[in-house]
Amino acid sequence: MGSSTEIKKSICMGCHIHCRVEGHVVNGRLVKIEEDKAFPKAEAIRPIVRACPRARAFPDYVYHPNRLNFPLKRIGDRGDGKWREISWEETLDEIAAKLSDIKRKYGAEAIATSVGTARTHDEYRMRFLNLLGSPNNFGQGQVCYGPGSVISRAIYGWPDFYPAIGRSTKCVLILGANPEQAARGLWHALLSAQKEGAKLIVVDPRYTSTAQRADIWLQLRPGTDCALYLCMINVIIKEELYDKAFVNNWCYGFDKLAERVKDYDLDKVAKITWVPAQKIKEAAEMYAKTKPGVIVHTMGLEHLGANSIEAMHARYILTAITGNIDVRGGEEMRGHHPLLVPQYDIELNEKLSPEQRAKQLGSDKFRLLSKNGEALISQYAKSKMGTTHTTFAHAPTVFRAMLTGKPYPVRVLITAASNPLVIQPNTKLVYKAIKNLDLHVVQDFWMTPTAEIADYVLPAATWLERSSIFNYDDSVNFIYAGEPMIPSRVEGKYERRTDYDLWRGLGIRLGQEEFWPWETLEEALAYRLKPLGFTSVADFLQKRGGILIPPKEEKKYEKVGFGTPTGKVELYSTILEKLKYDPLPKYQEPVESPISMPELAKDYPFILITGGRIQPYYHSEWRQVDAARKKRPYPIVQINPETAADLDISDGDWVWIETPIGRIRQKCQLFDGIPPQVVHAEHGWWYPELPGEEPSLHGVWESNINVVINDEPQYCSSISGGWTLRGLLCKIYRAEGY
Ligand SMILES: Nc1nc2c(c(=O)[nH]1)N[C@H]1C(S)=C(S)[C@@H](COP(=O)(O)OP(=O)(O)OC[C@H]3O[C@@H](n4cnc5c(=O)[nH]c(N)nc54)[C@H](O)[C@@H]3O)O[C@H]1N2
Ligand SMILES: Nc1nc2c(c(=O)[nH]1)N[C@H]1C(S)=C(S)[C@@H](COP(=O)(O)OP(=O)(O)OC[C@H]3O[C@@H](n4cnc5c(=O)[nH]c(N)nc54)[C@H](O)[C@@H]3O)O[C@H]1N2
Ligand code: SF4
Ligand SMILES: [Mo]
Repeated sequence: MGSSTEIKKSICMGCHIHCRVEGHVVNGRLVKIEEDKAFPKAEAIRPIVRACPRARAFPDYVYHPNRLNFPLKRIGDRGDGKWREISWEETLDEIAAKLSDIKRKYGAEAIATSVGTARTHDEYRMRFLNLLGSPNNFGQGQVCYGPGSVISRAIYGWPDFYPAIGRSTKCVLILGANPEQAARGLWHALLSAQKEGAKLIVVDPRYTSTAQRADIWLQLRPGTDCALYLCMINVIIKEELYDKAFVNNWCYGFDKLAERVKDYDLDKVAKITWVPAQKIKEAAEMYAKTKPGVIVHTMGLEHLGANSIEAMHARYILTAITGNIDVRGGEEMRGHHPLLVPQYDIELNEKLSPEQRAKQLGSDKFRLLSKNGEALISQYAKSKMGTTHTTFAHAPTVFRAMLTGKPYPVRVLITAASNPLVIQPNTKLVYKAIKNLDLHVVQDFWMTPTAEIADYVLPAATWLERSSIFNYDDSVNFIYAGEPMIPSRVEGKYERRTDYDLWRGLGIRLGQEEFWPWETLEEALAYRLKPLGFTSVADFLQKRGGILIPPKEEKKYEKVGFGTPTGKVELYSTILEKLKYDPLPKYQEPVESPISMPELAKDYPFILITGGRIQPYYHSEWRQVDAARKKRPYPIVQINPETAADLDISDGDWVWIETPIGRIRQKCQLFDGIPPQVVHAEHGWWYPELPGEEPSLHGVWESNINVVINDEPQYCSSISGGWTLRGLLCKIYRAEGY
């Protein structure tokens, strides 16, 4: 028999870059993933998969023997590790009956769902919840691109800009990001821009592989970004390096901003941030003079809790006052494609009654990134973007409601595409909260620590086993589509289903039939493509090669203005003001630091930063895949050699990392690219090879840094609710006997 090779096109869900890829399927088996060679590489150097090791390892992932195959129902106590296989229909019937019961007893808000970083079609989850009447989907929104997205919508009336590093880009300012490890597609774009002469400035407490390529590297004290950017703004205003025409015509509140930043002079900010004054000045001048420029900000800012929105606000002001908005080689305002049915419309947000919306947990306190803020922002922004954004309940508040019944009981959790026991801070609390529930359902590819404490575990189809459409959550006007490379069901071997199937399956059992006319995900996606003239994803792939990029239009604001109350870029945000927050960014000392908590710092003298991305892993994923695990068998804590010598710790020693709420251990790597007062611990660690049943739960208590991270309200941004994952206090010491 001859062999047949098919080339299938899809969108890699390996990270947020979502590169276009091709799969080589030989005799029905996926053997190789490569970049999509048909992908246009014109002006904007679009992210491409070139040499991304994780993308290439997906065949090992998708065929891994640990994959879940059929739904499982718990037969022992929760956490006993005893399961039996059960059919999909029975599972959905049983879960739906329980949901009905809980809704009757406690109201729909008692049913919560947990989502991770966007990797599936969550608009259908939202559709299910909105129709059910629950405002309580929670997850990573407050710490993963939510803060940047919501503040940019508030002050520009436009979603955050796609980091379109292109051939005309002359300067790239990377704030707390490490694309060399975290976003290979973007990294290649950056290297190409550098080849064409672009300058690179990197702000990071660690001398990362990205920082090593920088013209200027600012090694700042963790948590002090806001002060640094306000100081850069001060330099730019003082030296009159700002774009006067843009500021005069298109910015609101410049004078008030100029007044505010006077507090942030070079010498003072050098002391706050540990960055020498001269370097701050050089960076400000280089960024303001070398145009067009692009800013890439990521988790270094978003994970700062109390300072996160403020830092991001200052970051967007930098873009605005230098006039880098919507110009070739600068930061593009893409907006949503007018003909693609937006995710937001699929969600049916209008079906959630005002009374139920008001119950969203955390929205009274953290008002910007919640239903409250969304209502206000969308009044203005929607007319420009054609769509608005999804909001999230506040995870730490939801877990407390599960545990205490306050402000009202939450009794059910459906965890789909997330792993809260590993990636959410305060693991002990998360564990107790989940154990206290009436029902916990998990849909995943694997038996994770979170799945081990479920009542039902459902096998999910990966992106390689399903169709997709992607438009970066409605924030860009280009559209990608992908086809399944391999089947999700093989008679007698496995029956994995898409997340769509879960939400629809529950929806039709709970009286939502009329809203689920599409039997499959493919049909649902075809509905979104129809106004563009395509009959299906396959039709789109055939006619467009899986990608539609409308021509670029620059300076769109000249025609349409900005979607804010004043129609301008609100440096001084009237939306923040309406929500009773400071309308301008202001720096606060991190909630836990040797300065804000000197007493605590006596026992816990080091500043802990966590979660710097490492290439082989995606958060808590890939630990069971040999190709990844061989590259990084253990979790690593980076310690400056001076500090290690003082503490008698050697390279390769297991080290306890302890805070007032617990301790875990990771292996020491001596690293002189980190300040002596700072240590960096990896996140996402569990050990699939350790027993699944309690108390081990695959070793979730051993090396998982979130066990030691506090998420009490004071650790959360009062504006967005984002919790602090970087810039806390800890102590470290050698772990004897390991
Ligand atoms: N300490 C610390 N904690 C952090 C961070 C940090 O830097 N430091 N980073 C935070 C950030 S930014 C993020 S985004 C979160 C990540 O949080 P999560 O996204 O919850 O983390 P993952 O480990 O990726 O877990 C996702 C789970 O969903 C499964 N999955 C993947 N795709 C699908 C799918 O299509 N369908 C279904 N049903 N399941 C799927 C995976 O197998 C995995 O078990 O972690 C956060 N936690
Ligand atoms: N391989 C891999 N790739 C990923 C992921 C993954 O888990 N693995 N996760 C994906 C997800 S969901 C996300 S959100 C992105 C994150 O992508 P990035 O944000 O680019 O990556 P990180 O390594 O989390 O953080 C960037 C840098 O922030 C620095 N940092 C720590 N504290 C501070 C601070 O106070 N200020 C500043 N300025 N910097 C600080 C860290 O030293 C780190 O080098 O990566 C995505 N890509
Ligand atoms: S950079 Fe790598 S993992 Fe991320 S989307 Fe592209 S190919 Fe996938
Ligand atoms: Mo993230």
